[in-house]
Order: sequence, then structure tokens, then C-alpha cells
Amino acid sequence: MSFETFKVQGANYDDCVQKVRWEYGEKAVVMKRRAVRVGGVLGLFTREGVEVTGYISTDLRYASGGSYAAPARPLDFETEKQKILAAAPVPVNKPDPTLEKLLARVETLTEKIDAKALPQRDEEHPTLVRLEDLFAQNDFSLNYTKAMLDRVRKEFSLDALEDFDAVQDRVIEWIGETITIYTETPVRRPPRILVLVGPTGVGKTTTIAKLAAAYGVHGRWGERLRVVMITIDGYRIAARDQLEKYGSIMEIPVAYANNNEELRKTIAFHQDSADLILVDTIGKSPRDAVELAKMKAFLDACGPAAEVHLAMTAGTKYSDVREILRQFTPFNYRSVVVTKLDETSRVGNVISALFADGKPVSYITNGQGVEEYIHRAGVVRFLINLEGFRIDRDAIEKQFGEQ
Ligand SMILES: Nc1nc2c(ncn2[C@@H]2O[C@H](COP(=O)(O)OP(=O)(O)OP(=O)(O)O)[C@@H](O)[C@H]2O)c(=O)[nH]1
Ligand SMILES: [Mg+2]
Repeated sequence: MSFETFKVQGANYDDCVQKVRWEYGEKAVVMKRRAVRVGGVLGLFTREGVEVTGYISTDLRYASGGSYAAPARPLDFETEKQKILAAAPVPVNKPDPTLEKLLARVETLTEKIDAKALPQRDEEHPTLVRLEDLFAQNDFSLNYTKAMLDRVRKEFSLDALEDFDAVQDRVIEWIGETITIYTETPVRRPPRILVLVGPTGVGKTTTIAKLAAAYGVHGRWGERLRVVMITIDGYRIAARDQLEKYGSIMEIPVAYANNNEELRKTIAFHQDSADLILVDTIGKSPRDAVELAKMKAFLDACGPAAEVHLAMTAGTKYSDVREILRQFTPFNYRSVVVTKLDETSRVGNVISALFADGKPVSYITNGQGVEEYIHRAGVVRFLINLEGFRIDRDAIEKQFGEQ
């Protein structure tokens, strides 16, 4: 079966989608996105951008006379959001918790309405029903599931659907293609500054210590680096002790900064003596906009080159992952660290949410011990965590690289 594909680049995901709609109309289906460098001259002045690839739907099942009901016209979350914002009584400059809650609710509802566009199960091929159950079992979002099942319907003939194993092998590949991995920039001079933000108790401090061990003690991903850990959580004695204990065991310096100015000075102090500066922060509720804004002002001392990573627990449910991703947006985080992968057998929630927001993953952690339970993120690591699918490890390693 042949179909027309496309590849479009833009400043961000929304920009790409707009271009796709403009060029190819409503029949275009975006399947894959990845972070790329765009623009520039002779390799200089490139910017971070996004590239989306997909195909043009030639699906005739929805044409009149088909056996499936015409799909409900999907509501677009952004359009609905703009309508709500426009109707707000005052200009919304700072996050308003009520409005945020309302937006989250609208998003859930639009998802549910979208999902109604799924054909009735009793009209479905058993392979599709089985796949739909597997997606649900792994906590994939309804939109993600629908997009995947649509693609299966489009790319497999009725005959081909009979071979469940062949179909699921392809689906695993497609899921793998929706996972974006963060590419580390091997900067050392000035030192790379890695800041970890995120909700309370997700494992930020532990992850900072794990990164310090991996980069600074074991040289696990290349040459051993000179590492410094800074915490801005100096007021909490327990937090201070926690990092200090790790620091003394690993013989890695730990510094404290209690305000923006101290943080700026501490970073300046280590400018020439460190290769990697790891900044641990105070866990914040994603709902506390005022506290988040304060911490953002504090962290501005790290400078624009600092890499902010957002830590979150793998077991977080889909709608909460979306909310955390949204509420931490002001920190301009580049990537997400998925923690406590060992505590869940479901990774569809995180995969769907990161895909919906176009966010890459940089590291995953999967255990309490500091020595080894951190890995650079890799597609295979997520795929082997999928439940119920038959995973052909050799095949996915061939495609996505060994982990
Ligand atoms: N199972 C499991 N537990 C983890 C992992 N990473 C951290 N933890 C545990 O999670 C708990 C909280 O870890 P912290 O590193 O203190 O979390 P935090 O985000 O710094 O917490 P706050 O500073 O209070 O916001 C501890 O009991 C850690 O041992 C992991 O990968 N797997
Ligand atoms: Mg902490």
C-alpha cells in the first residue's frame, strides 16, 4: 500500500502543525516529531527547532456509505483554550489557578470527545480490539491510542491484520518513533550547568547525586568530569544533610546558595575549576504559581546557557503529567528526567504526554541506589517496559540503538 509522506520543519511543534495544515490540509496525519537544529548559515546560528513527519490520509472508510459512523469533529484544545482566555474578565498575565483548572478540564473533555471518534468495538477487527486493550493496559492516552489505531487501519489491509504479531511489531516501532531522546551537548568550557526542577519528592536530589556519581566518579559516559553540586535547598536541614552525605562519600564538593546573588557568585567561583555544575532545587507543587515564579527568579542566576531538566515520576497519571509539563513551562526546561521507572509497569502515560508536548527525555532513573540506577534515556528502555506486547529486543535495538 503506498501513501504520500511529508517532512516539515519549524520553530516549534505548533508552527510545524500550522505549516502541515497549510500545505497538506486536514488529511495530513503527523506521526513523528523530533528536535532538530534549523536555519543558520554554514552550520552557524542554527536554532533549536522541531521536525515533524507524517503521511497524507487516503482513508475512505469515513466517506458516506461506509460501515463506520462519521467521526465527531474533534475539538481542538488550543482553540478552546483561546476562547476561554478571550472570555476571561481581565487580561491573564499570570497563571490563575481557577483558569488553569478549567483549562485542564477542557483538555480532558476534548480528549474524551476525540476518543468517541473511535469506531464501535464490535465493528473492529479483533487485532485492533486487542491493540486498543494493550494501549489501555499501558496507560496510553486516548488521543495517542486513536492516532495509532488509525494508522494501523490505514497501513494494513484486512488480510495483513490477521497476522497480529506482524502488526504489533510495526506498532512497537511506531511507538518508538514517538519517543524523542535529548541530545547532550558536550560543552565543558564554560562548564555545563544542569539544573533539575520538578514537583516535591520525585527524586531530584537523588538524581543529582546519581549524575554526580556517573559523570564525576565513574566517567560512565565518557571522560570523568570535575563535578560540583549546588543546592538552593539549604534551609531544610534534612535536604542539606542529604546532599552533603552524598558529596562526602563521592568526594564531590557541595555548595549552598540561599538567594539569586549567592547562586550567581557560587557559579562564578567554580567557573574555571569545574566541568559540570549540578544544581538541585526545592520541590514545588506545580499548582503553586507564586512559589514557582519565585524559584524561577532565583534560578535566573544560572544564566541563559544553563540546561534546565524537569524531573517527574514515571507513575504519574497522564493528566497530571500534562499539568506538570505545562506549569513548569516558565523554566524553559529542555528535557524531562523520568524517575522511579522501577515503581511502575506502565509507561504509556509518560510516552503519550511527552509526545503531545514534543518534549525529549534525557535520563531515566530506576532504583534508590546512587551508584547505578540512572541511565541516559533511550527508546529501547521505554519499549522493553511496555506490558503485554511481544517485544523483539534484537529488532528494536537494531532500529533504535543498543542501550
Ligand atoms: N524506587 C525509586 N525510588 C527513588 C528513585 N529516585 C529517588 N527515589 C526515592 O524517592 C524519595 C525522594 O527522593 P529525593 O531525591 O529526596 O526527592 P526530591 O525530589 O529531592 O524531594 P524534595 O527535595 O523533597 O522535593 C527517596 O526515598 C528516594 O530514595 C528511583 O529511581 N526509584
Ligand atoms: Mg530534594
